[in-house]
Amino acid sequence: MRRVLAGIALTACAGGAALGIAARGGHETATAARAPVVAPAPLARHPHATDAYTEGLVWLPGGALYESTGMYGASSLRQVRRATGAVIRSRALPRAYFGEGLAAAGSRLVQLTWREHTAFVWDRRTLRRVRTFRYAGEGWGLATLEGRLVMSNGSAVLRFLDPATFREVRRVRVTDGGRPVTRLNELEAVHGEIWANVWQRDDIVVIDPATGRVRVRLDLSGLRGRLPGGGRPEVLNGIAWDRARDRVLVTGKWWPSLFELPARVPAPS
Ligand SMILES: [Ca+2]
Repeated sequence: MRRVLAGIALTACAGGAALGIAARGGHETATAARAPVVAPAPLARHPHATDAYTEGLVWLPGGALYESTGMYGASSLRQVRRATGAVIRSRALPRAYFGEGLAAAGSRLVQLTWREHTAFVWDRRTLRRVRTFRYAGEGWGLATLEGRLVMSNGSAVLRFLDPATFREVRRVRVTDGGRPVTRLNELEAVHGEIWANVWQRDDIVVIDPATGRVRVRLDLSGLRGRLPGGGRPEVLNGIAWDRARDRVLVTGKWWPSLFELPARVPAPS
């Protein structure tokens, strides 16, 4: 059936003009090439606390790095010094909550939890908890894009939420080569695109938020070889954009290092 639709679409595309639903679906199939893969070299490396099971990472103007860590009994919100990895301030979550994605919304930080259907809202200056939200489903990654929160839940779907009410405004299914990209985890909005860790892969996909299509895939498996020995580094996770320096900061769960990457990643021609 898929081949038939693709065949129809090729004809329809050549003919242009009004396409039926099937043809439009086929058009996507026929033209959906897999995103190119690039492996950007890191520009800098900094220490990172190895007790941080990193689930969310945010950089705010003025030089503040915030991190959400997971695991029951070890989840926290922390403010971290980039150059040294030192924790400046930290707030522990109650033991029954597993910290997940983190995003800035005005003067607040919003932190998801994995299966507890609860978002904690923090004052970013004092790290005082100011309110909580409830939401349906699992919470994985969170980012801020053009006044909306963007949320992942381990599927290929990204939901766009009103940051004041947490109500869903729209959603998009993320695809690469016409196929859904599942296990989208930690998120960051960079130059109007969404960068997403893919859980259990050393990949970040760069997504067009309007269409959900992956423009380019970053293979960051080379970062593992640059980690100092020891510890028990788990999967790559954690993306933050330092807009002023135009660098993207990435790390991993229990990783001893935080890396800086170029924030502009052109696809190979
Ligand atoms: Ca992030």
